[in-house]
Amino acid sequence: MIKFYYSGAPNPMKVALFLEESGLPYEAIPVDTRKGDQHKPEYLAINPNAKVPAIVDGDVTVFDSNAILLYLAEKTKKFMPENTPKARGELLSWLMFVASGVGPFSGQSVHFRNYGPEKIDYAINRYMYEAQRHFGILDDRLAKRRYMLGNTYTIVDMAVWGWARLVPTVLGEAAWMKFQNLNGSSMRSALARQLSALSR
Ligand SMILES: N[C@@H](CCC(=O)N[C@@H](CS)C(=O)NCC(=O)O)C(=O)O
Repeated sequence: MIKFYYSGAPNPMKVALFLEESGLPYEAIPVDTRKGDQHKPEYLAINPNAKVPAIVDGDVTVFDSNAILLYLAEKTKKFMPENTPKARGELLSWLMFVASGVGPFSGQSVHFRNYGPEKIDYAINRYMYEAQRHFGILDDRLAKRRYMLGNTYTIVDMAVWGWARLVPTVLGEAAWMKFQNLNGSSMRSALARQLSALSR
């Protein structure tokens, strides 16, 4: 059975959504990152980067949320777009955009706004500006499509949902008004709505 190392933070929640949507059997193993469990040698052997999520599937270990989504989607042949070079190009582009743009900039925006020991205007403004710009790109794309890659719900939507559900935390309560396509699309899955409600 797949071992899923998680916390309730955005990146692990993307993988939780996949596991629940796909019905794959898994064992959920909490990692208390507030206590520093991610730095213990036994967890570093699974993810040397000391972050959640990670999975262990038999003799296969995968860390980094979007890598895990891709691994699980390829394994189960679920939540993938059609098998054409064009669709694969889009899949990889948007998965990497969420992994390297939306996630890190949103995370830093939350950090500097809420957890930094001092309020540094330059850092707060830079990360908020970039996070907002990234969410705007997702919203524009969803203005013309039901899901990120067209008519089919895929792992890209799960990756987007992990962060989109936190738009009010990243950018303030009023921000959803600006990103109505994103809100509508990322909450289209019933499980996504349930998980969002649970983690509020
Ligand atoms: N690129 C990684 C980032 C993982 C990450 O930043 N995880 C956060 C939770 S969302 C974490 O483990 N934080 C604890 C820490 O930084 O010590 C991914 O997508 O999985």
